[in-house]
Amino acid sequence: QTNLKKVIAEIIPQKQAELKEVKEKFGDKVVGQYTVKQVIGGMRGMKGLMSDLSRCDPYQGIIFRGYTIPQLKEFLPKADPKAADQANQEPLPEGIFWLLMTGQLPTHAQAESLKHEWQHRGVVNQDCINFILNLPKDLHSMTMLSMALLYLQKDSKFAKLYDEGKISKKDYWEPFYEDAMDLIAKIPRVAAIIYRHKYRDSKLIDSDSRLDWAGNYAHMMGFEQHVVKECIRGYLSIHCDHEGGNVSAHTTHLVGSALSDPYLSYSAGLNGLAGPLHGLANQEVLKWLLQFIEEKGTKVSDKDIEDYVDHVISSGRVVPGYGHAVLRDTDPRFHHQVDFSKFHLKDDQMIKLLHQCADVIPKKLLTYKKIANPYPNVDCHSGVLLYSLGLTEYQYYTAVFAVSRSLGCMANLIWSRAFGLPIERPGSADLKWFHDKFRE
Ligand code: FAM
Repeated sequence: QTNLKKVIAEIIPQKQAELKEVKEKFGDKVVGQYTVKQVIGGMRGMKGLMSDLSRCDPYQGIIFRGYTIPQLKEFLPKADPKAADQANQEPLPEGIFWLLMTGQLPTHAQAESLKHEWQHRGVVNQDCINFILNLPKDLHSMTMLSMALLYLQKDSKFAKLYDEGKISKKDYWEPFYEDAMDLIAKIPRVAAIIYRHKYRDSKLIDSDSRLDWAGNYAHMMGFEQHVVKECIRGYLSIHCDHEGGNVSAHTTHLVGSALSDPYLSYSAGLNGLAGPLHGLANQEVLKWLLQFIEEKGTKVSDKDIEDYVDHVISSGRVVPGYGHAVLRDTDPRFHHQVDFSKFHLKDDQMIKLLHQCADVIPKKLLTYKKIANPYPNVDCHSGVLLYSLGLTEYQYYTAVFAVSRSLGCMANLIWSRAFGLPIERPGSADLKWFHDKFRE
C-alpha cells in the first residue's frame, strides 16, 4: 500500500486501543516525583508529555520509532536506489516521514509515492508569492517564514470545516492530515522563495517535478550540485524531530491542543525555533566561528580555541553549538554530519577548524562545572556544512532547520488529533504558593 492516508487510517484504531489500554492499566500509576527546582528550572527531567514518534536518550541520542540515526542512514530509501556508493547515501526525508507516521520503515515505492504527493500538493499560489515578495528584505528569514505560514492559514481545511460546524471530534485527524500534508509540501517552496527574495534579487526558480522534496528545495534555492542536494536530504532527515518537549515541537503541540489548525500551530512553533538557545544556534555557531577566524585565521592552536571559549563565557555569553537540555554525550546528528563532511569536504579548512574545535571545546567546557553537557549538538556542525557548500547566508540557516522540523511537528499534530489528546493546561504557582506549601 503506497497511500499514506489509507495506511494511517488502518493504524489509528489499533493505536487508539493501545492508548486506551495504557490509560486503563496505568492511569493511576505515579510517573515520578519532581522538585521545586524542576518547576522553576524549565521542567527539566519531568515526563509531562506523550509523543509516540521519537524519544531522546541522553547517551544514544534521538531514536525515531525505535531506530537510531546510523540505522536510519542504513535502512531508509535513498534518492538513487541503484547507486550503492558513499556519494549517494543520505536518507530521503520522505522515508523518515513515513516512518514517523506509521512506525514502519517504508519501501522505495512508498517514499516515491510521498514524493509525488508532495510535488502535487506543493504548488504555492501567486497571491502568497506576492505576499512574500512584498515583505521588507531586512526581516529575518524565520519571521518571513512564520508570516508566510500565517498567510497560508486562510486555506486551512480544518479551520473551514470547524467553522461550518461540519466536523465531529473523532474525525479531526483527517483535515489535520490534509493541512499538515499541504504545509509540508509547500514549506520548501515558501522557504526557497524567501531565500531568493532576500539574497538573489527576488529572482525565483520554478519547482522541478522530477525531484524529491529535499532535492527540489536545493534546486529552488539555486543549488544544482549533487553534493548540496545530498547534504539537504540528510539535513532535512536528521533535524525532523527530537521528542516532544523541545521548544518547537512542544509549542506546536500546545497551540494545536487548542484546535488551532496546523498553519497557526507551526507558525507558533517556528517562533520558538527562531530563538538563539534553540534553532538559531546554527547561525550563531557560524557567526562565532567567522569572528574567531577573523581574529585568528583558520590555522590555530588548541590554546587559541580555549582562550576564546574563556573570553566568550567570561563576557556572559554561551558557546553556541555545545550543550543540551537532555543529551549527555555528543549528538549522533553531529556524528552524521562529521561523516558526511569527511567524505565530501575533507579538504575544507573551515570544516577542519570546526572538527578541531569539537575536539578541544568539550574538554575546556568540562572545567566549567555548572555545564551539564559540554559536547557538540546538532547545530554545531550544520551551519558550517552549509557554508562550505556555498550556502553562505547564515542568517537563513534556521529556515532550513524549520523546513525539516515541519515533518516531526506535523506528524505529531496529526497523531495528537488521532489520539484525541485534550487541550494542554498545566497548573502554575505564584511565589506565595511555594512559601505557604513548604513553610516549616
Ligand atoms: N556555553 C556556555 N555556557 C553554557 C553552555 C555553553 N554551550 N551550555 C550550558 N551553559 C551554562 C548555562 O547557560 C547555565 O548557566 P547559568 O546557570 O549561569 O544560567 C549552566 O551552564 C547550566 O546549563 P545546563 O544545565 O548545562 O544547560 P540547559 O539545559 O540549561 O541549557 C542549552 C541547554 C542548549 C540551552 C545550553 O547548553 C546552551 O545555551 N547551549 C548553547 C546554545 C545552543 O547550542 N543551543 C542549541 C541546542 C540545540 F540542540 C537545539 O535546541 N537546536
